Amino acid sequence: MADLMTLSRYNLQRKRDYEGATGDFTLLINHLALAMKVVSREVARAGLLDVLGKTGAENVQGEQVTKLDVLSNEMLIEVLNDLPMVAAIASEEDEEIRLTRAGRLSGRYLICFDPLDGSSNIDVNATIGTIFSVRKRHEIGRDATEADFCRAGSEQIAAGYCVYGSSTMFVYSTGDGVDGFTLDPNVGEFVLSHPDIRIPASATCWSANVGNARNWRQETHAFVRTLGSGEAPYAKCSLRYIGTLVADVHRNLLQGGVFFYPGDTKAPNGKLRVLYEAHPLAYVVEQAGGKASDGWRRILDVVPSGLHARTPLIIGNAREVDLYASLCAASHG
Ligand code: FBP
Repeated sequence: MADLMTLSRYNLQRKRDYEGATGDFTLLINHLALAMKVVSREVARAGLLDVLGKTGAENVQGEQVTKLDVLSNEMLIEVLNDLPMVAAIASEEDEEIRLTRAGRLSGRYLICFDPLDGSSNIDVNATIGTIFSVRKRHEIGRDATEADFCRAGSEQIAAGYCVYGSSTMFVYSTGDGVDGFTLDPNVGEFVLSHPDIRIPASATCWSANVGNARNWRQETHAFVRTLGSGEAPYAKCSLRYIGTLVADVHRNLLQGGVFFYPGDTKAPNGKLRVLYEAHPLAYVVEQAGGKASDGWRRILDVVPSGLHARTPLIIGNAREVDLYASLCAASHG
């Protein structure tokens, strides 16, 4: 039994470390994990259920909505709606924030999530995921507003993700290191499998959609030339791109690497969303010893201009993120 360190046991143990802890946060994380277990179950059976393909509707991002996007969005909202410590929710799939049923006025926490990341990979059985972040409200006793969410990433008090791949893994941080838990389907529990994740010193791979190269600016071309040069320290640095942000970042976190979706001549702000993708993953990667930038600023210092603001994202090993930033500075002076 001793080796069965489940996520809930782990949180209870950690709760003891925090003086004055009420248990609210532990309950919140356990419920987020519950929602992701259910999403994992549906993803694993997707081919057998009528959940593949698109709904025909378009979301606030201007993207075709998939049936699994809707299902996972509803699952997370359903679970969070009844938690008295959660005041409001912001989802990548929803135009506006949602005030919760149970914690609308008294709730201290604000939750952002990308219910299903990697929608282009859903129907082809490639790894997809869910990304989340937790913030504390500065003021309770009133309805939360969009402005409560549009704040710097450094204000997050926890963030993480779940990858639905060959196994389902829940990886998160509360600002004191990063831990990974693998879902044991026999027990139905996330079990600690990757304690204290640290990004390895060297980048063994780089991840980008090279199909966008025609729109890339000179700093990105210079970056790719360096990573692909075969010269030390990139003698063995390969291109690896799953096309699911959370899966590419997860691989790089475990094996060392850098992911980038830069701004380019066609999309100066890139593609990825600040609140649901960049902020939470930057929080986790920094806690694991890596870095995240938009080429100029630390992603955690970025204050989004709106709920669905996008940002260029360079994330992974610190040396490579710094290299990209220096190339930006050099080419734009
Ligand atoms: P969503 O699937 O949540 O919309 O996320 C965007 C995303 O799919 C990322 O997961 C991924 O890194 C990127 O877009 C892939 O974009 P592209 O198809 O342009 O390479």
